[in-house]
Amino acid sequence: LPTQVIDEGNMGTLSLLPFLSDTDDEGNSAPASALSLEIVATSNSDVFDVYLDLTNIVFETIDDDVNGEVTVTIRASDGEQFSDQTLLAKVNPINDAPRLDLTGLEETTLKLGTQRVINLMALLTDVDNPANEAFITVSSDEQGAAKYNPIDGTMTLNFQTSGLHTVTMNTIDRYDSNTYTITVDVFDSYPLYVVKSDDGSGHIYVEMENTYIDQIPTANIFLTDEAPTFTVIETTWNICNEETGTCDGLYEEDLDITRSMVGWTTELNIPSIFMPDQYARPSGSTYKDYYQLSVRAVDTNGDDYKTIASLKWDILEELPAPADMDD
Ligand SMILES: [Ca+2]
Ligand SMILES: [Ca+2]
Ligand SMILES: [Ca+2]
Repeated sequence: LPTQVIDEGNMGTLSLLPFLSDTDDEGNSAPASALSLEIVATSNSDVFDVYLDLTNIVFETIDDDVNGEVTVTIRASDGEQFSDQTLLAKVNPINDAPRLDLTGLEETTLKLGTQRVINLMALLTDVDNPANEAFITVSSDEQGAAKYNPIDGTMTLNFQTSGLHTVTMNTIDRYDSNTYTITVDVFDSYPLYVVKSDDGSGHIYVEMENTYIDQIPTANIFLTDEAPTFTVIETTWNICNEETGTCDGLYEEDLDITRSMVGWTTELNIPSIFMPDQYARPSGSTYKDYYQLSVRAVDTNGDDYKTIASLKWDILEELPAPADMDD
């Protein structure tokens, strides 16, 4: 039986029929198809799955990377007598390009302008060459944001533009290469959540008073238990009107950080954008005014926080007459 050579990661089939012959007691040839076949021994089971399929013998490599060989003993029997033959099957080794295990890194976040070092060499394997013979190249959609150091096998990421970025890595041996990509979400600030009540959903909550027409509102601002320790909190207030569609007042205030435990109170008598040294609403809010707050903060680690959407208070109601007021 001829030695079988099967490509790594593949299967091979040999028809045994041409190699079978039988003679009856008188020496006349008998039909080989009447013989029964059986695998009586295999030298090892860690390279191929070997089985008979009618008069074919099938060799399937047990995985995509295994190399080696097996010797199989096949018995042909006519019911009275048998003969055994051995068959050798070998894997034809095929090179695999080096592989990177990027589990947990496929989608990652990184703060703008900060550095992240990833040891790629520690994540690299090559099933058929020493891993240290492999080499790696890296690139990113932002020029120069991903750099590979072949001396220590590390990749350094540092982006100067926020948003989603792609980093491409090629792992190369003498014969082949694999390409991998990861997505890096580069952010400039953490989201800062400012809410209207202390319901556990925000970093900051604001209780607003005097929100009737003709009143000047007062904002009471508090940090929640969820808030990081801020070193800077900058508030920006706008007053706008839904009817006119214009925002005509702007007030920016850096909160006194020493009051973080007790909170802050700000009367929203907001300077006019259009008339210098005047207030936007000298005699209080008008119908369909709205007050808008956005906040920027920095914590003790130097991380930036920013409100994603500004919080809004609408002025729609007249001050209730004393008789209508609840006690
Ligand atoms: Ca392979
Ligand atoms: Ca291989
Ligand atoms: Ca290889």
